[in-house]
Amino acid sequence: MLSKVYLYVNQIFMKNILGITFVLLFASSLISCSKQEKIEQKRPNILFIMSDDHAYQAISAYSDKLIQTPNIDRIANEGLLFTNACVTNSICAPSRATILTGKHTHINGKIDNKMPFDTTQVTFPQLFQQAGYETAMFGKLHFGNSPKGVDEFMILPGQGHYINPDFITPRGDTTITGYVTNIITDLTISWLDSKRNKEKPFMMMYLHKAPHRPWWPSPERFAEYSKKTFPEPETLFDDYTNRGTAAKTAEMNLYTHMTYNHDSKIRPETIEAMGGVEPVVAEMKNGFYGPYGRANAEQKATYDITLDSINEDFMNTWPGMSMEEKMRWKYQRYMQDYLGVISSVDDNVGRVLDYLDASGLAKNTIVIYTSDQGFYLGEHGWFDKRFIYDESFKTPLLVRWPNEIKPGTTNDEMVQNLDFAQTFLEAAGISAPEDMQGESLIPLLKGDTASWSREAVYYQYYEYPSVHMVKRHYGIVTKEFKLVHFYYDVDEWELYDRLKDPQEMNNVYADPAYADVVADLHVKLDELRIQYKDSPELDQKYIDMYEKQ
Ligand code: SGN
Ligand code: CA
Repeated sequence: MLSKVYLYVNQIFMKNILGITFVLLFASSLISCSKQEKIEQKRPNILFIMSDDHAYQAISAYSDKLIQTPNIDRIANEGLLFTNACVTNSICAPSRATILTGKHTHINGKIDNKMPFDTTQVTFPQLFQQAGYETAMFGKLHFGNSPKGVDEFMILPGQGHYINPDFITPRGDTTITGYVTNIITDLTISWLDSKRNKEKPFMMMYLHKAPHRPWWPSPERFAEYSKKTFPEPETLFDDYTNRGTAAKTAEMNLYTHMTYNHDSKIRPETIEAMGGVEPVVAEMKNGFYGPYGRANAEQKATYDITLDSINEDFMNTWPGMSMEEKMRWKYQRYMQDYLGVISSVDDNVGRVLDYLDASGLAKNTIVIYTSDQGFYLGEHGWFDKRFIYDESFKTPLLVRWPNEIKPGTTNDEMVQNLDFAQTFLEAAGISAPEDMQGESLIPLLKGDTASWSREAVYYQYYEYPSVHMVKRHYGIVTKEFKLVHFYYDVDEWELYDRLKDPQEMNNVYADPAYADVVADLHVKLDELRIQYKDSPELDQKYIDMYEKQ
């Protein structure tokens, strides 16, 4: 009996001990879990949204002359709008290499769209991954190599396609039926919602193909925007007087270089039936049927209604048009498609912002919206980019970070895509490698403009001779002036007074009134080249490499 009592007491005791231990263990795990959560909560998520060739002129937070982009604007309304953000090299893959490495082109070596990216270099997603972030990339990278430092990716090969795009994934290649901007967004939301490890903070790169040439809107936007008329830029009929050889010889004029098939969506059969049209532009092989040919019969039918009406109108009105009217027609067709493409980007950015709100992620997520560079929307009669001139040199940059950025702030400091990596790393509390060349924008985001001392930025463009024939050049840009050296097959300097001549119509390099400015900027440009470790030897090295490609 006694032994039974003993056993009973012993059992109760053991149960209690176990129970207490369990309760203690559970409580301590709760405490450490909430501690862990707090630590994780302090580390913000990063949602980096970048589109391809999105001109700031086509974001209503910057200018509402052309289009309303209420969703993209939300990021600035609830955060900060940088009005003087720019790139180090206004072309796609080099801009992306600078963003990923935090280094100028001449250091990371990705001088053009063709040369391979040296994947042994450290890129900022790798640092996020090592620091315990969950990382992903969806959309256009434009490197051809698999991205490093991302736990999940689905990227477009090269430039990618608007209709039924192909994707490179860690599981092999795949094709998804539909419109590229919607699809990249679906992939993004689905990863955020159900595929990522929710115990970790995330760093996600949501990279649109849009609005890259050839501008194919969704069928709905194509129909809607083809009926709109847009205001022309003041410099649409620029004849490039008072500029150098580079502006005069670039091949990106709407009238002379924009193609009918590839760009304006005139079917080759239409032109044939008309017996050819002037001006004769070098049409791209498969310019129209390349993109259109990807659509299935059902999709083609939705495009055909609008295509028929554009082609019919062209046949009827073209023969009677003057040169100026032809230029104007091309500009309108260009804007209808470019802006139609952007309206889908805006809708889809709205979908992602709504998802962040609905999921509760918004409050601890830094949202960045930018483009790989700016773009000409008919200014100087141009499309495309590449030049250090403002429309392609500047890039949109909008940042939202709840509780850190005061809503509705604007900032006009000269910040660059070079600064992104260090900014994101600092926000996440990850130390940046010493050899990154940018500066963290965190002080500016937090409203501490006093500690920002940068007065000038450095720029260099290399891809020449190539499509659009924009000559090699490098330069220094301050808020007041821009000094540029075009080299290789010319040796010309240009100076623009950014305050007096914001449209950059007058090269005042040789104007005696600017002699002091020129002398001062030459010294500063030399200093910048030394600071960023660029040199005439490197210029030559990259010419040699380019010529050997
Ligand atoms: C393509 C475009 C060009 C554009 C380059 C580079 N033609 O060649 O107009 O300048 O890409 O663009 S198209 O066949 O796509 O219409 S970048 O954004 O990738 O640098
Ligand atoms: Ca681009």
